[in-house]
Amino acid sequence: MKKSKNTPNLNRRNFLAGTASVAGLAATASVVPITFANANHTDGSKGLPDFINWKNRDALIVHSDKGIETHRSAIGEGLITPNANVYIRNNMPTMSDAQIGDRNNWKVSFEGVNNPKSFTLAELKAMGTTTIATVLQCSGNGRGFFEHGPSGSQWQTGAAACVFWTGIPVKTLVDACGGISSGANFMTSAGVDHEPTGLAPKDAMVERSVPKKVYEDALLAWDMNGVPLPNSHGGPLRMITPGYFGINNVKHLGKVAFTADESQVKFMKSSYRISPIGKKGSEYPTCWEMPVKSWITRPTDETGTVKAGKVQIVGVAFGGTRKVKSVKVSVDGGNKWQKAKFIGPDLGKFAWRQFVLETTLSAGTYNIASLASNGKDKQPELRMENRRGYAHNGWKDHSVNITVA
Ligand SMILES: Nc1nc2c(c(=O)[nH]1)N[C@H]1C(S)=C(S)[C@@H](COP(=O)(O)O)O[C@H]1N2
Ligand SMILES: [Mo]
Repeated sequence: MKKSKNTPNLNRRNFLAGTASVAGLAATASVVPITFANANHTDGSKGLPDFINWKNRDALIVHSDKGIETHRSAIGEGLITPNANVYIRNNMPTMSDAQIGDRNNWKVSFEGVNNPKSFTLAELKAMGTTTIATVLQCSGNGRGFFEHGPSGSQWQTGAAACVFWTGIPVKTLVDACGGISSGANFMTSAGVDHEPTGLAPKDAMVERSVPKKVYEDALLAWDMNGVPLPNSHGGPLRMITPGYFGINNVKHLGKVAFTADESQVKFMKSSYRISPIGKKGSEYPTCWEMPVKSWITRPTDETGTVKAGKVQIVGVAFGGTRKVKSVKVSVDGGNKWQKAKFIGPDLGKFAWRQFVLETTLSAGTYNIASLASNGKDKQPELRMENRRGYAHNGWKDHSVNITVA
């Protein structure tokens, strides 16, 4: 069911689209040009960009220097995605150590509260710490399955990860600031990664508004899976909006404001709008809540022929803003469905869960699909067609074709 099986990193149209906007950025003097390390990867494709040369190249598909996804099979058998395998999506270049400076002196300001304040990272760390697991997923995850060729990275399943974040609840900070000002409807978070580019904030600032209520679950995170948040994932501090698409999880966080209106920057107003093909505009819904979704991680068409006999079919499933309730698996393209069991620990409603169906397969070819429900909604069969290929949770496109011999 894949449109571009095993070839996304060779997709020339996408490669050019990716580099074109970086070239645009490079025109401004202060941007450090991005270089690629180990350019001759074993499969002939691009190596890792230098700013993430610590990542596990074999686990990743490099679409561009701004879009790197995890192979379907590299999600692995652990529930948590190892940092070295976690996808990267940059609208703005990752900030360098020099641009960040002393991490403990990093500042985040709180506005739209009764007593506006600014906190350093050192102060935040002294105010309280908690850890939550969430699914971080790009709005465009699954874009590679759309037939109309939406622009952007041709993600398959791997612009997603399940991560432990450690930091301070936004609620604690709201309390420390005397509560939210009256008239606020949104929590608006702003990154500062546009500053070194010198581009106009309106066009380049990653500022995102989410409904105010999100603050009750949100976290300002400084650790990712137990280590200081890497620069590439928004270090030293990022916003975590559980259940909401990746773009709302603002990296290099400089400001949190409770606002009456949505931000007017490009990344809020015009980008990330879910509009019909051929249409665009700020009147269309933005990428906020993630819908329920699942996909198979083993066996996959990346791992070759499967031996006939007893086979485990394994995958991940998450419910978006609600807890995932159940998963069904089909080995015949969705004609018959069998209930899968959840395996491993339950890390809370914003994490994904692993599921397994143990079955017997004789020689032949199979189309394997998974269908998750969160008790309120279940995955649709087909994708919701939209211009930029956002929010794909249709089960059919996410199925895998395997050969059993
Ligand atoms: N400041 C800032 N925040 C950002 C971005 C960015 O470019 N700059 N990219 C967003 C997008 S589109 C996604 S999907 C996630 C990706 O997070 P990751 O690179 O840590 O996987 O961060 C979001 N937050
Ligand atoms: Mo994204």
